[in-house]
Amino acid sequence: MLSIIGGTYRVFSNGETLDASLRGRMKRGEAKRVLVGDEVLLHAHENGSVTIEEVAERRTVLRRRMPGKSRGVRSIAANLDQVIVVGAADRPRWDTHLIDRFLVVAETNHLPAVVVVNKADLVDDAASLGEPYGAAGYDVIVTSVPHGVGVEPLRRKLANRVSLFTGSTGVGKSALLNMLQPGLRLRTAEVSRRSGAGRHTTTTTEMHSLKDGGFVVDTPGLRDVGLWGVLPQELAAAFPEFASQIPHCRFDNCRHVAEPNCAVAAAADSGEISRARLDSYRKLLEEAVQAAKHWE
Ligand SMILES: Nc1nc2c(ncn2[C@@H]2O[C@H](COP(=O)(O)OP(=O)(O)OP(=O)(O)O)[C@@H](O)[C@H]2O)c(=O)[nH]1
Ligand SMILES: [Mg+2]
Ligand SMILES: [Zn+2]
Repeated sequence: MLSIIGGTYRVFSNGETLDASLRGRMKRGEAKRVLVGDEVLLHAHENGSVTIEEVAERRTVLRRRMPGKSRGVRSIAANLDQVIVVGAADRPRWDTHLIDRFLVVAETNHLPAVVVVNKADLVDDAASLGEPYGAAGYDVIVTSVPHGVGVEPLRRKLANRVSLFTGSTGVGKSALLNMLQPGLRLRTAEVSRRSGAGRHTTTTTEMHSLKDGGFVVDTPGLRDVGLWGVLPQELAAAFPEFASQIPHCRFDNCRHVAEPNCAVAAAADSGEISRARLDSYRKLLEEAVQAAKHWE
């Protein structure tokens, strides 16, 4: 399933893109909702129309909280192999905490994540922005679309996999995909031309096939990444660099906030793990605790 726009289901079949509709029984909601990335069973009718008969079992599902106050959890895409979290070195300004939020969403969905530092041409030292993530164990790729930087590492990372691009609006997700495969001709727009909140250049979640094999999913930039659904006690596990420290905390139930002899805090003090990442964790923990209160 490549995209779902209105009632049109665009699918990829035998190297071709074609439009299908849902079979009646699926429309009535007896079967599960179809997601981008789903593998579906198609039926070609004599009149040339194609219907979706069935959705195959999913290997993975990326879910996240609905923006705003609503409590719904939304499924974004199925069968992903990895999430590419894109941030801009500038315009919009690099926001570590926001990157951490995207990474937590990937981690809690059990999907590997890659950090891309785009717009490297706009700052002196883009690589330093990615350092805490490299130290945490993530693959980091520094890119610049106008200078063609990072094309090969990104291409290698995407080949033969299903990857979803996420990150704030205007960081260059669509521009990066166009750089890799100009034939995609995805719409991009200058950040300065965007006015007010809620302006996104990419407005739907769409999957595209790559010439080298694999698929990429371009998504609308997110302004609000809620963590609703992440339990406070699950959060530390979403920060992979904490794992080797946690067994050394004095208390088994240490939350790494203000407990005495916390090994995670000590590692941040000594510079072994990033202070900004620990601060992010603490901010997100507070949020997860508040959200959990509302469910009770
Ligand atoms: N200087 C510079 N500009 C870039 C780079 N990558 C993208 N841009 C520009 O940044 C602007 C936003 O790029 P888009 O690709 O539309 O951003 P997006 O992340 O897809 O945004 P949404 O679709 O709204 O989520 C465009 O004007 C791009 O030309 C880069 O590496 N360097
Ligand atoms: Mg876009
Ligand atoms: Zn601790």
